[in-house]
Amino acid sequence: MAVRQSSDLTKFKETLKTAKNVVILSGAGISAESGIPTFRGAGGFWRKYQASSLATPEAFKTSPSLVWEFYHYRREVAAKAQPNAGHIAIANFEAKHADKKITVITQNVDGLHARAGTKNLIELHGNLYKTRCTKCKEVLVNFDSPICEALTSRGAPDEKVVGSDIPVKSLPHCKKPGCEGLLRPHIVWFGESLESAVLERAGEAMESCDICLVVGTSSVVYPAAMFAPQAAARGAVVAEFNIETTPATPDFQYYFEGPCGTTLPRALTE
Ligand code: BJW
Ligand code: ZN
Repeated sequence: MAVRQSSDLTKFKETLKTAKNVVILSGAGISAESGIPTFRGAGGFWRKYQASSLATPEAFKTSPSLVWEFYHYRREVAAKAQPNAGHIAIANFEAKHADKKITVITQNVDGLHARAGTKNLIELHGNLYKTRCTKCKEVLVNFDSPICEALTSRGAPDEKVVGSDIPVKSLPHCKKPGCEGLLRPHIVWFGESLESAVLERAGEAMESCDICLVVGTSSVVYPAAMFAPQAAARGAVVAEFNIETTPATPDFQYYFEGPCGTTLPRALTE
């Protein structure tokens, strides 16, 4: 049900001041000002492929080489990027308000919230710098650049580059003795379930928050897309920060239009 909407920052800040339990739910838009392309819209292509078509188990099965090139490229881009004023405003807000329970739930896999200093962080869709063995399922942190020799100078985003021919044996493999399974990015692809422990933590935070800031997400990918509308429906104050409205905007009490590198520092500092 659509609610009467406000962009009254002073009133929002008064409510935030008295809140005890705050959730910040972020999406690709928060990292846009760090130079990381969003998923939907003009930047959401790598070569001729829509990013979301490569983020699938089917794409990895068909061509692990192509999918690893795509993720190698994204690992390199994110490693060079810096957290921006939006990430930093959130981290500073958490550091300054020990009296509140503050949880950041991000759909992003770029690691920029953690690099900005956010401590209580839930990464819903995984992380570019974690791998999972397709055989023994071991998850490991991996910041190697490149992640394997064969990916050196690969991953160019230019749409003139076609195909990908790295033999599977030269892609990243598990180092556990006796396993040697093919590694994949520890990322939740379309059609895959989110990790149950992660989903549970996020659910608890969403159910107990009295205020939720929804930052830079198109609110179209489930289950994350239903978190904030559900919180709003049970009476939590929800404020959206985005450069444009989304399908969820009518559900929320506040909408703050503009780049969140500008709007978040205003909202989160006294
Ligand atoms: C700015 C800005 C600035 C720009 N300042 N703002 C129920 C109903 C219908 C479908 C489903 C359903 N349940 C499950 C599904 C299927 C599917 C789904 O949701 N599909 C939809 C597309 C319809 N979901 C799943 O498959 C999930 N799994 C699951 O639920 O398992 C059980 C199940 C499976 C199948 C059927 C039923 C049940 C898994 C989802 C995993 C998502 N993975 C990805 C890829 C991660 C890998 C990677 O990064 O490579 O996660 S998809 C991609 O979208 C990525 C993102 O985290 C996610 C969300 O995107 P986000 O962050 O919102 O980015 P954008 O680009 O969409 O939006 C950016 C926003 O920023 C825009 O609004 C801009 O305006 C804004 N912006 N600059 C402020 N400066
Ligand atoms: Zn293994």
